[in-house]
This record gives sequence, C-alpha cells and structure tokens, in this order.
Amino acid sequence: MDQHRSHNPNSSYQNRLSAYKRDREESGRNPCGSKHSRPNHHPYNKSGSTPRQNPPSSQGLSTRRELYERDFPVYKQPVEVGCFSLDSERRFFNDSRQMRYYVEPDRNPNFDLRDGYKDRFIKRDDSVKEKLDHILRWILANRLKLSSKGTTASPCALDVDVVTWRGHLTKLLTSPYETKEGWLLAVTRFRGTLYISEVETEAARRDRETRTERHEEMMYWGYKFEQYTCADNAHSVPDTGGVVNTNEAFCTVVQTRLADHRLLFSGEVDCRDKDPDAPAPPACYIELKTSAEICTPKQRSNFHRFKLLKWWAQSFLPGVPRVVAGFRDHEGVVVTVDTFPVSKMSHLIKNEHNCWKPTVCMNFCCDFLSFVKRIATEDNPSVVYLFSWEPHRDVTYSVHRDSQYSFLPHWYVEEMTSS
Ligand code: 0WD
Ligand code: CA
Repeated sequence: MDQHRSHNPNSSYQNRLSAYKRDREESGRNPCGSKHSRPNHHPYNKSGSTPRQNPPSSQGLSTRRELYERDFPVYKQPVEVGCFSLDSERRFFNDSRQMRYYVEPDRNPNFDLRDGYKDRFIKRDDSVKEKLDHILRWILANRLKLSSKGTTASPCALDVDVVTWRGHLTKLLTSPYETKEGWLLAVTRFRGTLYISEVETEAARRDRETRTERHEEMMYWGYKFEQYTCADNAHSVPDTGGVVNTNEAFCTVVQTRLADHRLLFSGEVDCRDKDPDAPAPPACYIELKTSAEICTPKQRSNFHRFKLLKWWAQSFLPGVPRVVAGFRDHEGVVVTVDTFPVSKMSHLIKNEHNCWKPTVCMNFCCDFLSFVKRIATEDNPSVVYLFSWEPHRDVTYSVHRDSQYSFLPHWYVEEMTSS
C-alpha cells in the first residue's frame, strides 16, 4: 500500500492558501461560524416557534453566500493514509492495483470518444447503492492506523469526526452556488464519529431512470478520454482498443482537518504522474475531465462560473493539484487538451461578475459540519439524521430510527464493537 507521509501536514499548505486567508487571527472570530457575530445574518435560522422535534425540522442552516464571506478557514494539507481498488466486478482490494499512469496526449489529439460505446463498454450498475461500504471495508482493514489507543471509554474509537466520500463534501462546498440540484445526506453517529452517506433524491432517481440515449453515450465519453490518456503502468502506453469498464476504480483515502473537524474521506483518482520523481500522493495525482469546447464568450463565462467551481471543489478537497481537460466537439471528438492547476482556478474567474469564492465554499462546509455535530447527538448505529437541501431553501433535517435510511452495515458495527 502507498502510504506517503513524507511531509508535515501542518506545513506549507496553509502558506499556499494565503491568497484566500485574510487575517483570521486578527479577527479573533471562530472560523467555524458558531460564534458568528452578525445577528441579522446568522446562518442558523429559526423558523417560528416550532419545537425542536422532527419531522419536519424546526431549525435550518442557510446556504446564502453572503453569510460565508469570512476569512478562509483552516484546512490542513490532506495526507494520504491509504488507498484501495475496485476491480472489474467491483470487488474491494486494500491496495493500489487499479492505479493508472498519465500519458500526456497531443494538444490537439482528435480522440474519438464515441469509439467503443456500442461494443467495448461495461457500465457499472448505478442502481446499486454502495453507500459507504468500500470506505468501511478500508477502515476495518486499517483500523490500527486510525484508532486512538488507550482511552478506556472507547478503546478503539476512530480518531476522526467525519467519515464520508469526497463527492459528498464536493456537493457541500458548491451548495451556496447551486441552483438546480438539491441533496439528501444521511448522518449516523457511531462511537463518536459522524458517518455521512448520500441518499438519492427523487429528482436524481427520475433523471437516472429517464436518461436519453444521447446522455448515456455522453457519460461514456469521460471514461473513454481516461482510456486514451492512461496506461496500466509507468512504462506502457494506453490501450485504446480495450474495454472501458466503469466498475474499476482506484480510490485514495485522505485525512485532513477543516477548522475543528477532523475528516477522513475517500475519493476516486483517475491517474498519477508516471515520473518516479514526482511528489508523493496526493500531489502526483491528476484529475481528468471532458468538457464541451468553448467557442463564444458566453460559453467561456459559463465554464468559469459553473464547471470550474465543481472542478476546483472536487480536487482541492483531497489536494489533487492538476486537472487535465479534454475539450470535445458535438460529435465527441477531443479538439484541445489543457491543464488547469487547481491553485490557479480561482484566479481565472476574477473577471466574472459575482462569481464563486473558495472561502464561501469552505466556510459553508465547515458550518454545515458544526450544524451536524450539534444535531446528530445520539450515538446509535441505527439512527439516521437525514439532512435535506433544495436550492433557494435552508438545510433542514429529520430523525429516523431503524428505517430504510440506516446505512451502517452489521458487519461493520459488529467488528467495531467486538474488539
Ligand atoms: O452510488 C452512488 N451514488 C455513489 C457512488 C455516490 C458517490 C460515490 N460513489 C462511488 C463511485 O462509484 C466511485 O467508486 O464512489 C467512488 C467515487 O467517489 P468520489 O470520488 O467521492 O465521487 P466523485 O468525486 O463524485 O466522483 C469521482 C469520479 C467521477 O469522476 P468525474 O470526473 O466524472 O467527477 O468517480 C466516478 C466518476 O468517474 N463516479 C462514479 N462512477 C460510477 N458511478 C459515480 C457513480 N455513481 N460517481 C462518481
Ligand atoms: Ca474524472
């Protein structure tokens, strides 16, 4: 297993964030907002005199941007504590066997992303909800690394506050700017740790079940671009005639801290720099994307406002420094390839009026996690606090016992409790 811990998590990352930081020590405010001092702009909204029982929820959390324009919160440099792989049949392995190596393409490669869609494509069954299962398997296989040793109250509690997928955190980061898609996040407190697992919304299920053939094919294009630009080892070349199988995945597991929230999350990584002298993970990782080619100023502005926000949030979280984008035409041919350093993305948007800000994203996520900690107090693996959000609304929650929402599997609860 890769376990690159060659740098101090407290070191230079904060310095590299200096563009976002403005005198937070001087302001003396809690960066996490719970002592936020503007009464008329408090993110925790009380709706009337409804008691604090559920459902429906009585207290919400606002996603309005202006509430989160504070100093950038502390975000420690993410450290890779492990990784895992999912094979062509979605079986879990506690190792890096699915790691792939980036092979830099031509700047104008003319890759045909439609090739193989009909006859060399095995698609993961996305009606199967895996919830946190793969991460939980990784935790059980690597428990000793994560346990706080010696406290008699909970002899093997994890030394983290939050366990989740990176993709769920991405949705939180982008919420203050999201106008179309809401989310549902199920939270269970177990042995002091909050587990956060997404629940598919009705709207998302409907979209998934009614996707057009064109949309299905376009979803394939991103994976085909990966095949054109990735090799199975540092010395080989891409196998562009092979099968694209979206069951396969390589996932990094990182630990970091957002203000006072200790986070453990996993995210799928597309590939790494094949240079043996490249920096240790996650700094050698590369995120691959495809996007429609940009032909007009309006398209450029939309790309900056919407797409770059999602790309930034997704890669900033685990500390992936580069996004390589293939810009394709309507026929699925990649006309240009460009590299976007994640640290420069927020500079590219400076000319857009009223555009997204990293500090708003991070402060909202931080305040959401504080909100969750205050609400999800009962430590019980079968209790779910369901947090729900729709654009232009506050985040609300409801509580569910032994319901369809419970997501911590018995095998996990038993193994964590029995030793
Ligand atoms: O069942 C579900 N609804 C979910 C499954 C929700 C969230 C994650 N997952 C699984 C994915 O199958 C994958 O193994 O978790 C892993 C990825 O987790 P993540 O890194 O936290 O997810 P995210 O950042 O949203 O996506 C990273 C990549 C995507 O790349 P692009 O460039 O498109 O953002 O993971 C892949 C995809 O390549 N991916 C998926 N692949 C198959 N099915 C899915 C999915 N539902 N979601 C993401
Ligand atoms: Ca990708």
